[in-house]
Amino acid sequence: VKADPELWAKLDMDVERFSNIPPMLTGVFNDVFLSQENRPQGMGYFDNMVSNIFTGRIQEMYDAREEGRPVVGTFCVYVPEEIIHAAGGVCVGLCGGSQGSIGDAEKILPRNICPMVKSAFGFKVGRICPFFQVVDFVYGETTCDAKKKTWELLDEYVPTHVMEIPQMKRERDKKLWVEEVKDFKTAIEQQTGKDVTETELKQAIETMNAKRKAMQRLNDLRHHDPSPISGRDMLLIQQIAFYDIPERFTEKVNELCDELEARIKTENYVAPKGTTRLMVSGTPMALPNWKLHNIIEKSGAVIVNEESCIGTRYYKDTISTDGTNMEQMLEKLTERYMQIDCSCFTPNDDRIDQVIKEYRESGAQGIIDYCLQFCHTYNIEAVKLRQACEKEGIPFLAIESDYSPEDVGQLQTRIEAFIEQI
Ligand code: BJ8
Repeated sequence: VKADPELWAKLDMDVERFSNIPPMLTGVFNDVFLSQENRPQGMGYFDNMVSNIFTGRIQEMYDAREEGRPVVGTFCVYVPEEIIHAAGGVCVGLCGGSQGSIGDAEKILPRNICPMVKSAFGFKVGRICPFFQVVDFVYGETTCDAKKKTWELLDEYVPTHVMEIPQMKRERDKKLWVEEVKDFKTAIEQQTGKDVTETELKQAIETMNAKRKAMQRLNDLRHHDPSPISGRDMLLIQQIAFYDIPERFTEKVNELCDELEARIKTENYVAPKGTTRLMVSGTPMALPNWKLHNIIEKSGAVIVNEESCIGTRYYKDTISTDGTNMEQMLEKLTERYMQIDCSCFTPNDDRIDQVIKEYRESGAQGIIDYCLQFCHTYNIEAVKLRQACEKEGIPFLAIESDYSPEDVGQLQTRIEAFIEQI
């Protein structure tokens, strides 16, 4: 992982402190990813994206900002990135997946809240994330309590807008949602000083549809038994989806898909036939949170699906381009976003059905439900998920964890026992 202290200084970062991060990340990356055998060649591009995460990619975003293109940070897949792209802007996911910034956050925030929220907030407070430093503003949402209350505090450090996401999906909620999408568009337009045109939005929708379709294609290919790609590599690609240029990313994912098709033909797999296939569901895993995948795959199983926002929730739905005028397009766009089944909604039974559907499609032999510590909505929803799995005879393990290394040994024991029992 490369360093560029000059660029970081321009972004008003705590350069001295941040300089420790690239070598640390390199060590973890080598252990989790480069230690794997027989990785697809196409992973080279994604490895490179990690190597340039704090340099080349930041420079591209910095240049975009200098050109007057909006650079917007988000924390949730409910914020419609199509609109940012339509305005020529850059959308970057800012969720935090690192233990390193939790201490900064805990100086201000209560300790007993979700590590993802703490990690993201800590990155900004400590000025130790170049992505946070390069954005013009951030756009939060009212999904869970931890996030929506943190935005009030975050606004003291970086301009923070908030999109109201309803908690139900009735007709009246849809009306509110469309209005919120329009406000979001206005905020982006105010930043650029010009209106987004219908042609620009249509083009952006097509660009993002192509990206989501490439991800669907990739996920379908990994469902092959035996799997041609590891769960760790899939996780990495899905994380990079939140900070790469969409067109370039789509091209590289499709190239990788071509390679995986060829690998399947020549029976060149990452895990031998008979390897236990597991699916992960639940809360997202923001970069560089590789903890669970690393434990599962080092315990001898292969992960074949993620029902997660770093996973299928991000790309399972595309937007119909039937609409011709702005009003229709924004409505279709909202309808697509309403199909994401986050546990912040009630009722949310569609998600339970979706998990079972993905379990069947992926050829998994068990589900590990992952819940970040103190995430009440996913934690409580795991009860229903467990009931559904029991009814269907699906092996199910619920795990609650944070980013600290303390519970690794204990998790390993539980996961090994789970794999054994399958
Ligand atoms: S659509 S999953 S990205 S809200 S894990 S911060 S919910 S306490 S991340 Fe999410 Fe949007 Fe839903 Fe997806 Fe809160 Fe839970 Fe933490 Fe969470």
